[in-house]
Amino acid sequence: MTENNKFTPLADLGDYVSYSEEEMRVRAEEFFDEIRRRHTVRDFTSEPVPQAVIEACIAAAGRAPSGANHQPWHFVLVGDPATKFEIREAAEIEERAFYSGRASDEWLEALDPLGTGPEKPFLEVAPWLIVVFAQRRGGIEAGMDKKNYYVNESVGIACGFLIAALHHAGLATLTHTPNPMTFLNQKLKRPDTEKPYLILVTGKPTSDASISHHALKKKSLKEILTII
Ligand code: IYR
Repeated sequence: MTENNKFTPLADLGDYVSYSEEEMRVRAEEFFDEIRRRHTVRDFTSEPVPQAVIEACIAAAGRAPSGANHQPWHFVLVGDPATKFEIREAAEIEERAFYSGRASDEWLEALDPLGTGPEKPFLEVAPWLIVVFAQRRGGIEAGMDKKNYYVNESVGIACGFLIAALHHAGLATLTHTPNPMTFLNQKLKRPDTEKPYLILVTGKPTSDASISHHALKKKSLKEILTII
């Protein structure tokens, strides 16, 4: 332990691993090669996936940085078929309204190349749904009731970790956001201070799972990067 100038005890960064330049380059490129194979999938098999695998991935998500380290997230892991069915039913009610009038023409036009629609069979078929909640209030310890900061950013980063971890474990994911999705608070008994953030559907893709060409179009590094 060392001390900073306000005498707050600091822990040593004992688990840092330093790599040579060559190792860094290789690791960065290997990670890119792995993550470039990540695709959003809508066709899942019902093949069971061990709960321990998903738990390890959620543990990784829980190591994301967050505002004031309040970790303003809660994950509800749903494998129970009856609950998955109920979520599908409730989501499809909202999605039908969305696709048949609630969404603007511009929004529907943007979705057209993805080929999405109000039917959400994957909510029932995939072995696991990870429902992510964002906590407006909380604190560094469970059960606290302090204001949380940068909640959307923090939960978004945690979801990024989660998607990368699931992909690394060999699972496909779908980031699904029924609109609105407040029904999830009631169905999953989460308090009003938590906002449903997304449903992450995960499992194995079917052997004929496909993705649209639109989804495969990724901006080049040149397009997304400015170096000064
Ligand atoms: N929530 C709807 C619509 C939808 C919206 C966006 I933005 C997408 O990238 C994909 C779908 C649905 O899940 O179908």
